[in-house]
Amino acid sequence: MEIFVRGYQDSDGDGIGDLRGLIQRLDYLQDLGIRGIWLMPITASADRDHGYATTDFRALEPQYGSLDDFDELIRQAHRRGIGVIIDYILNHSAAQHPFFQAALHSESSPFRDWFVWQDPAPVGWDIWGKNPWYPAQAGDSSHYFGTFGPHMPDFNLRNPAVVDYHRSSLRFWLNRGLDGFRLDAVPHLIENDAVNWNDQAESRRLTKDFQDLIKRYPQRYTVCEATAEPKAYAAPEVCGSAFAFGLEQHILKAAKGEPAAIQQVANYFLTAPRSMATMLANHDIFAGERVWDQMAGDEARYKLAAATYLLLPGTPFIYYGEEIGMAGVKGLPGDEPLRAPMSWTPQISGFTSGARAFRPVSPNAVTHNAQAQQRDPASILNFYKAMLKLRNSHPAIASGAYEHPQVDGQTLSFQRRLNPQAHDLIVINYGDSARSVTVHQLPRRASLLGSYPSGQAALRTDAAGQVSLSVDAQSVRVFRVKR
Ligand SMILES: [Ca+2]
Ligand SMILES: [Ca+2]
Repeated sequence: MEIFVRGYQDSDGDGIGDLRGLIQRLDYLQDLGIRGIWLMPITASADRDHGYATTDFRALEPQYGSLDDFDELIRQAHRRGIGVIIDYILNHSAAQHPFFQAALHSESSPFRDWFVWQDPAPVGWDIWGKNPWYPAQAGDSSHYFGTFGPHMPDFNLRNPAVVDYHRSSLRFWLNRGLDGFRLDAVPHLIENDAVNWNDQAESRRLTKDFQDLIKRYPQRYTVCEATAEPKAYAAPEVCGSAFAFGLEQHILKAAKGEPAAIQQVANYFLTAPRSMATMLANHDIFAGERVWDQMAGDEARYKLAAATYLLLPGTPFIYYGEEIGMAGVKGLPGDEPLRAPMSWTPQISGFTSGARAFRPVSPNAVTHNAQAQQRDPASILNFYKAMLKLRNSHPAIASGAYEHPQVDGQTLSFQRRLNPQAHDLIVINYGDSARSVTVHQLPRRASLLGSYPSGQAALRTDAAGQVSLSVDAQSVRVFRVKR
């Protein structure tokens, strides 16, 4: 689960989520079936919100707690079988970072060459509609480079001292028992010129070097944000895993019954590595609104979207609150609608004992909160729990191959197989009427034992390895295949 610590659970009444609060919610995560959490930046930041404008790569955001709290979080998470990774921002610091301030105010500073300067600024640059070169002071001819804006100056990652600094910082957290990192914006590490700035070979090589460092520790994990070429970055030669940007839109459209999108979903893992990190949405608005808003509150289709990515290959990342159908907050700028306090209870009291939180609660907190959904067997939360239980108890669904996708109108079936003993068939009907399908390419005369929903009669494949079955409108069926 991807967690925004600021928005998860406040433990001391100041209205801001913190690590002690997160520790209090580990039982909830364990009960849901979560095996790993990704924390958006928890290091000290200038923005005091999302945390991507880092001011100290080896210190915690004071509002989130102390290093003792961090160590306790790791201990308590591991005790529950939950791994912890954190965001790490290699490409830039905050403009307020002491290293950049030193570089900005003195050309002879040892930190000057830690950032990227040109005097005068080069011409012809355009990154997402902006010139990324900013004057050191108003009117100066000396300019620094910032892919994401003047508040986040890019590091000079051709400087070995900068790379060494990041390597030491990564080790700092790994040595405390952290399980790995989500590496931010890695296609932007190194730029060559105004045309060749995105996803350069140098950036891929450097990403691989950082992956190697992290994986020299046992049982560690890396996942990269690489929007341009996710499949390439998921390869072991680059990051080892990367978010499957683009797939989420196919899944959400498939859940709405769009045949072309169902075919795109069916095809995706025929070429994508199984190490892809899948999702329906995240903390960035460029990846879409909260699922509740994208599905316009249609809970049946919401569940179909969830089932699709939780039963496909990949490492699924649930964005906190997604599992309870949390809506975005209306009327806030940028990404803020996506980053509200978690709706634990109908009122804000579930999040903080204080009078108010750092941001308004989700508009559907009264109906869609964790407390109410735990009691309702038909809730979105209990559906996520059932899907995660399948993942956690069926090794083929968790890590098996992806085989024989078959699209019949608005119905998708596929098989997941780890070995002859661990083999599952999944059938999803995205349409709004029941449908009978014949599934091909199964083992001959095999038994199909119903895993989801419970209480299904067993089926048997014929001498050609086929079986006919019916699937209710907007529903999911999962079977264990036994020879
Ligand atoms: Ca707090
Ligand atoms: Ca860069």
